[in-house]
Amino acid sequence: MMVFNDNSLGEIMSAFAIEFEVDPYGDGHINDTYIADSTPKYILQKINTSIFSNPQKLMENIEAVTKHLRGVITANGGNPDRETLTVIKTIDGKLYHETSDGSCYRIYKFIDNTISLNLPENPDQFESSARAFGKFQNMLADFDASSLYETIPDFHHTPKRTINLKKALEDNIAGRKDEIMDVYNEYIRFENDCAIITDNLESGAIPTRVTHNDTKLNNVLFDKDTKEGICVIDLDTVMPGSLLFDYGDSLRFGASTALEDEADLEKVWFDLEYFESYTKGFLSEIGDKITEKEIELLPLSALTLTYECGIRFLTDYLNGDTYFKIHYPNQNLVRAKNQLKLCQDISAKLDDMKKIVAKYV
Ligand code: ADP
Ligand code: GN1
Ligand code: MG
Repeated sequence: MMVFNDNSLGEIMSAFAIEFEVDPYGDGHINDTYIADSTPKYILQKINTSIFSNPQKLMENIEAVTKHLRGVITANGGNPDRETLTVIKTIDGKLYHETSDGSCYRIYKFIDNTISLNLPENPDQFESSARAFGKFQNMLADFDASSLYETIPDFHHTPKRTINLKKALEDNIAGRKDEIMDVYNEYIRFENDCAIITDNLESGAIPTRVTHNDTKLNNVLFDKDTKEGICVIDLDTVMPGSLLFDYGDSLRFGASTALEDEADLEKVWFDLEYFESYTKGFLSEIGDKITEKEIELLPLSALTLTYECGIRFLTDYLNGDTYFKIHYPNQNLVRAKNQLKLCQDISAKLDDMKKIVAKYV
């Protein structure tokens, strides 16, 4: 995490006319997140502009999406200040502030009395996160997908992710190719199966919807008292996509028995009890909006999103760790091996997963 330089901090505080002290916060892999300690508290984020190259359009997406969500939450008698993000504008009415060194900062209301988790503590809690993501999907069902700027084009285009991996292998920028060939070869066995969802989306066999696209457990906040998943955060990748992306990515992260960077692969398994809880919660919210073809592809989505994320970690390792934040030198390789183990286990359990899905549709 970059250490803050005092000049920028002063500049940011003047731009937003808020005084605070900052401390690094959370476990995100992309932006630099800080808790802005004041009364009330805020979240201050330095937007990763090497990934999100158009912060203005990114923030316009978030402003439009949260405005829509506030409307639905209010109409349903909920509390929009707790159930969605609130963007704080600068005193000039801007959605973020660009400091003189070219860094871009945004501020959200801090959603207090909540917890963020990297592994679910029990199946019920995971089911609650599924309801939160399912509800999020529902609330955006009538949001015009074509009005959204694509913050990361082809974000879940799995075959293009495979092409990127092959290119990284060929370029071998960091000289790590020889070390990863076994992992690469094991991944490539899943290449064809993991192209099926993209093919179906492109052919129109499954519908394009407005989706979150980054539904890992730490992107939902749980109320400390009720323990319910109350707020879906990290809206940078809300874009047109498939509900299978949201469902599959949550399972990748939360139905694993271990953290995403657990190095002891004996601890890494795909837990069918958690799979069942998530499926139950997600489908209870989505209801009959889901199509036959989407239902058929639910189990495969867990494999596909795990493969895709795993090969992204491997690609980043080959490219010299330029995308995901790392905390030690071979962390991306550890993550890639971890996700591969999970792919292998999911692949062996696809038939059992189908039977579980059938119980809830
Ligand atoms: P990244 O894109 O880097 O993953 P996130 O937007 O997910 O960044 O934020 C990182 C972490 O900060 C989250 O996982 C969550 O724990 C915390 N967080 C983010 N926004 C808020 C908020 N408005 N209120 C409380 N906690 C938040
Ligand atoms: C990143 O931003 P964060 O940490 O919630 C990444 C996701 C990956 C995830 C893996 C914009 O999510 O796509 O699945 O790491 N987000 C982006 O942990 O690339
Ligand atoms: Mg996040």
